Amino acid sequence: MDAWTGHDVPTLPGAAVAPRLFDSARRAPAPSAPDGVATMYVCGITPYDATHLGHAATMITFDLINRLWRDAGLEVRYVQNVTDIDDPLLERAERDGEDWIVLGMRETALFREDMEALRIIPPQHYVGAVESIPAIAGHVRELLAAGAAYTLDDGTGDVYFAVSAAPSFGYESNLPREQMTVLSAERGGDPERAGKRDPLDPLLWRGARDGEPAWDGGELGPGRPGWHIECATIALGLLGDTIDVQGGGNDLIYPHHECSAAHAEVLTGAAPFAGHYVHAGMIGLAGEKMSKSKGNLVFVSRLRADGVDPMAVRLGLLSGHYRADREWTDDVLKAGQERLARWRAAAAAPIGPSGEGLLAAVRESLGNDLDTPAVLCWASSSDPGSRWSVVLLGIKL
Ligand code: 5CA
Ligand code: ZN
Repeated sequence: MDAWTGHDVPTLPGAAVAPRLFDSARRAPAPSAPDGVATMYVCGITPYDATHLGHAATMITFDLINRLWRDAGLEVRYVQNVTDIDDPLLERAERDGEDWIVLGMRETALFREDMEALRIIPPQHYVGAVESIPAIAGHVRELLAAGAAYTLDDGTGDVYFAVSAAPSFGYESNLPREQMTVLSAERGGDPERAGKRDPLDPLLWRGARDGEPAWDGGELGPGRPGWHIECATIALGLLGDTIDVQGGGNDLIYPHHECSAAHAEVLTGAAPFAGHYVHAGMIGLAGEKMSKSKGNLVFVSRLRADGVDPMAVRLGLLSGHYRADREWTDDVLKAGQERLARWRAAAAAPIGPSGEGLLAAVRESLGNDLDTPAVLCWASSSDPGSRWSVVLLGIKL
């Protein structure tokens, strides 16, 4: 499917290096993207509701990585998915008496508008689960043929991945098994399901059910894809056997990124699937993670309709560190609006010699696991170098 429209990103003077990024697997920061090309796969939306500030914060985080890699002279290959078929989409469509395809298309269109307004550089490939079904089904058949997957014998046609087939399973999240079991139940898995070899085995292919959409799976029979194999397949098809960054919010550390990595590694034999597993913190409202299922959402489109400048939203979200779970409050927005106004007022001044020194300092901070709070402190209204810094931050004055 089509992504959104991009914009020119100016080249800045001087030299930069690729950022050090915290990797969930290593549990430490490490240099990213060692050679000329940098590859990134970011887990995008399940389009059953509008883009909220949590999605925006996560997309801004990976946009920053994209900008820093470009600033370091790397060619960036960036892929993002849309989970345009999954249980939550069908459930919401059913609740509202709406066609799931129409719902998904409408919310995806709104997401594109929001991304453009927030000045997120578009991915080269923006890919839906539905359009990837033939490739996904092919991978599921390969996993079955390799003995890394099995079909439940309860007549449903459901196919599961055997986590025992992935020798390093658990390396990405570093979680104890009990916690994996709890998270799996909370995040779309089914550890209690009878007939599985291991409670942690994730679904690869859901056999067709009455009233649910289904696609031809060849010898799998009709059905629809599981969630983790969707992302593994899209990334492998467009970026190769291994990637530099696998990204998303920290709600995806387990089971999603653990299982996608396990699928990819068993399919290709190359490990680790991602050089860095990078996770953005959860944006909350009044003490709770902002989520479509909880309904405690602040929508980007609502703020835009209310006349809020998307650059103030971007600055507000950048004022906290990307890895920190943090709250969105009226004060965060107000501070973003005030900072934007100060920067705009200062932008009229010419860039003097001090500008290059500031740019080097900003690069160093952002290169240190995206330390945006430090940068926002320095890029003060009075320093003309802030005009270069804002390019790196993706702010348009
Ligand atoms: N389609 C899947 C990923 S393959 C999905 O998680 N969709 S989502 O719509 O729930 O989330 C889209 C992206 O936003 C994911 O990277 C997710 O981790 C991130 N995200 C969701 N809620 C929040 C939040 N409250 N704060 C920060 N990021 C969030
Ligand atoms: Zn994903």
